[in-house]
Amino acid sequence: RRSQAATRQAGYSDKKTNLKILRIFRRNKKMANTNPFSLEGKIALVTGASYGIGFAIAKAMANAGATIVFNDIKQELVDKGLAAYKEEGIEAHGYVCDVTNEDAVNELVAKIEKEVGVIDILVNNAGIIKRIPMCEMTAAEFRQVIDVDLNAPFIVSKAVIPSMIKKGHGKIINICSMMSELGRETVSAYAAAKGGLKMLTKNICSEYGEFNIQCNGIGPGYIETPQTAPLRERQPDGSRHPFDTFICAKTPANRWLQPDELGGPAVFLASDASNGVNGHILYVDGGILAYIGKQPK
Ligand code: NAP
Ligand code: GCO
Repeated sequence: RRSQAATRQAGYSDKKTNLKILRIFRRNKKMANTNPFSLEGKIALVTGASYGIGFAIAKAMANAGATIVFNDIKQELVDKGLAAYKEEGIEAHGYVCDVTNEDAVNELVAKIEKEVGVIDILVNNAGIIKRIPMCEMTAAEFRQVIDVDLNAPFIVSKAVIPSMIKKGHGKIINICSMMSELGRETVSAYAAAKGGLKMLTKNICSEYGEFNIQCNGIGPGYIETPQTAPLRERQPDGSRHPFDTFICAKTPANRWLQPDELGGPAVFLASDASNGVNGHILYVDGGILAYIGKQPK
């Protein structure tokens, strides 16, 4: 008798618990729909996102509910990226595509629309840099950087905008740079490209804002990724790279930023919370652009 009563009690409390869970689920689902920062139901294409900043941004967008699609130049990188996303519990869709190749990009977008769905959010992240003194740089090297860092965002944006117009909304986020505002030795091609990308961002805003497409930029400061690894390498005598010391002195927080610190700003610019923000470059630089730099002791 006692065990029957206990079973009944357990059954009753299970039912009560289930009802409670159902109520919480329904409330969260409602909140998710009214949460302006939610990316539930959205498809995000992040270019060059097997690792680095693109991967960090895609991870943050996935955690906000987005379906992640990414591309990279090589299948082995795409495979590595898929495994890395899986490790984070993210079922991403990965494709091989060189973003500088317009035909390949148009095929990619058509494939994504067929296999995953219409792209709601585009992050033009893929990029390269060549650190060569300008007068030693060949025109071909200059053109290669412009091709990836400026022509490609134009090509990929042009490929996704028509479907965004049809859908009635879209978000384009261009990964600019401190070099969209400042120059420095050896990065002439990169700075020219990133300066151009800032203006392409403002132009897409101007030309497509009426179709409820918001195009903004994120301008990362100095982020610890493979791209900046050479600037942080220890010297043969074990001392810090002079550039590492220099950048930390230029950053109020006295440190390099981490890729994950770009996730929140990217989710904001990809979400309805930023529908009133257009043509803006959001600098995530730890304050470098605001700071004259630490006085030498
Ligand atoms: P990264 O570590 O070099 O990663 C760049 C990614 O883009 C790689 O996956 C790369 O693939 C991919 N990629 C390059 N060319 C491509 C092409 N033609 N088609 C498709 N994918 C291509 O760079 P990151 O530091 O993460 O930087 C990502 C973006 O942020 C870049 O636009 C960069 O300019 C910008 N940014 C970086 C910093 C920083 O401090 N790290 C600061 C400001 C802005 P492969 O490995 O095959 O080349
Ligand atoms: C460099 C660095 C920078 C960063 C970034 C700064 O050589 O100065 O690579 O260009 O990549 O763009 O915002």
